[in-house]
Amino acid sequence: MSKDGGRALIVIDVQNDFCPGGALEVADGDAVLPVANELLGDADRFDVRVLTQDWHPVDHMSFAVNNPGHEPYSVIEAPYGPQVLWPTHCVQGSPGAAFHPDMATDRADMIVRKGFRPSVDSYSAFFENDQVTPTGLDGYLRARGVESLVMVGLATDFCVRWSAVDGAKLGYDVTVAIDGCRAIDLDGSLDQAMTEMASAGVTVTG
Ligand code: VGL
Ligand code: ZN
Repeated sequence: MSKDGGRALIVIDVQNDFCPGGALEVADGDAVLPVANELLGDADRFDVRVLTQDWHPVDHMSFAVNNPGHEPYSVIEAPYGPQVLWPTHCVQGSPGAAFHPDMATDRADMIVRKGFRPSVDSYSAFFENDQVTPTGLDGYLRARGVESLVMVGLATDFCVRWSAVDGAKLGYDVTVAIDGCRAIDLDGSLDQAMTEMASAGVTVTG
């Protein structure tokens, strides 16, 4: 395996709470599993395999319940900009925060947890929503010689979108395999995500 030009698979937030029956279920969310598992099992295609895990404390600011007077899916102005308020989801250590039991997690080299600071949300695998606090994933990928990324997971229009756009901004060659993603689609957020990813230079494939 060459150190230069390494390829990484990034599987975003395939957790129980984002799958059918979960606290923030994404329609058909578990349909990403066959795609994610096939890619995780493809030993020739990737040098590095990373999973991300949304991992919030109970007092997290993105939970509507922690913002009295605000309903889930409403938007507040956080110090770093607009923030959607979500149903309580992916609470650290809860069954909802666990990876879907059918995901081939054993194949992963690295698990990146995000959203663990109470006062800032983190959609992207690279930076929290303030756009400056790093998760450490960029350093890990660089240290391992990675230059290109393939992303799948949940949800297309939030965590996949922000991860893909940040990855492209950081200089990686980013491909989103859209068959392996499903969206929340809140007020046009899916269309917006597709536009943003395209303008950031992200390749979207079937
Ligand atoms: C996500 C909303 C809140 C995601 C995470 O994984 O796309 N969306 N937390
Ligand atoms: Zn979250």
